[in-house]
Amino acid sequence: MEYIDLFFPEGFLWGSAAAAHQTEGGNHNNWSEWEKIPGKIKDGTNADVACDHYNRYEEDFDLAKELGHQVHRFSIEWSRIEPSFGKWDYTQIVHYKKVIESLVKRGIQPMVTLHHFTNPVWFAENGDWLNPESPELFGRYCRKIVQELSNYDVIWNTINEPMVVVTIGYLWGDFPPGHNDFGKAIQAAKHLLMAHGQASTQIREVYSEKGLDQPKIAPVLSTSYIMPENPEDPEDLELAEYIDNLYNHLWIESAITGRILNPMGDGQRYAPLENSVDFIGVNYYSRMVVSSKRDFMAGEIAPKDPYRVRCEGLEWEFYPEGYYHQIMDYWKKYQKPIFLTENGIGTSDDRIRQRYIISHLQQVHKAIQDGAKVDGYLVWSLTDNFEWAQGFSSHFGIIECDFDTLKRKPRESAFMLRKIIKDNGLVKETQETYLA
Ligand code: IFM
Repeated sequence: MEYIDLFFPEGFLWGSAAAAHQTEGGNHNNWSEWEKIPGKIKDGTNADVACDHYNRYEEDFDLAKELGHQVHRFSIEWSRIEPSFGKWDYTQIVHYKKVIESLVKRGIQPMVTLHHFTNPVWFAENGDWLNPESPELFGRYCRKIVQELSNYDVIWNTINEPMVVVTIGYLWGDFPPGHNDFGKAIQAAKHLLMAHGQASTQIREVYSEKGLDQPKIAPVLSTSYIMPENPEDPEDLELAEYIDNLYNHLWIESAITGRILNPMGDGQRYAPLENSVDFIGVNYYSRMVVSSKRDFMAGEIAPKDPYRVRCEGLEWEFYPEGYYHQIMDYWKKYQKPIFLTENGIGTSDDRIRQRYIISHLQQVHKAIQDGAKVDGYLVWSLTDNFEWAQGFSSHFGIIECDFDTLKRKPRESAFMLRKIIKDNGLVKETQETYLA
């Protein structure tokens, strides 16, 4: 195979992403409660300690800096900030200020996610995302955070992967609150959409009250290339189109148009959504094959291609072609800049991760060549961490974390990424070395 140098646009940002509950340890929220229920976490573990990132963030950011990262995405844990309704914990706010300062000091741009799957226990006990007041409750927390943190140069992510919260938590029942109900799933999707609107409105208001320049705001989507199992079967084609719209587009189209679209609503305007999306955060891992002969709503997915490598535990196929497709699809439909906020694979075989990252970046490069405006790429994740229902059995880190000793050790993929960042692209030699 003959490779050519593939350079990325000047100013393209590179780094990694992580989330509070998966790394920090010491959280008390709806997930820590869920983890206590036997059978919910595949390997029976919990995130009580996780990577102890709460106490070791300086060490982790030293590594990120050594590895050349320019941006780091992390989340603020709502349950720490507001452990009971209306009660703000200022020591935790100070903690996150220090986290941001620690990134800034190292020349790393903070990208802050306001919601990454977890909720305070009091919020969950009050109906979680089914509570009609949930968007405003989330908005109040966002206002508090932004009042405290707006003096820093932060890129804001409102909600991480709303459709994952909805699908796995309200339709398939494998994440809290564990419902299996399409009506509830749609209701939760609507409230998460409104919560995104509330968050961005609070951010805009606080910055303008303080006379600050408006920051960049984005929701973060989990996207999957939805394919029909039998492309010759009109029913499979129709189902693929339906799921693609429901999973990949309904939510973001509503956020961008400011209208709560069917089936979440009847297209009515929701003012807080106006001007709520400066760019789209896109997380891509794999494709999803659907068939009219299987019950997607009950979580039945078509069998995997036996020749494709899979992600540990999650079984997602190594499918880089879908990355190009999804980036182009979002770019063509919405014409908003895209930031690739997560991409990676859970594996203990780092050679697979190296091939995964390079093959996916080749697709990103192709999309940029074909006109998509893509501003950055973040690998998931900086370190191995608590992979939700998989526990610690899926290793996504470019840095290995030994969960007995909590020692960190960069994998070869971390050094490979450092070279990619330094070159601002995939030079011929990098591709030859890591795709060999
Ligand atoms: O670990 C998760 C992350 O929290 C959200 N996006 C997908 C990752 C891998 O499953």
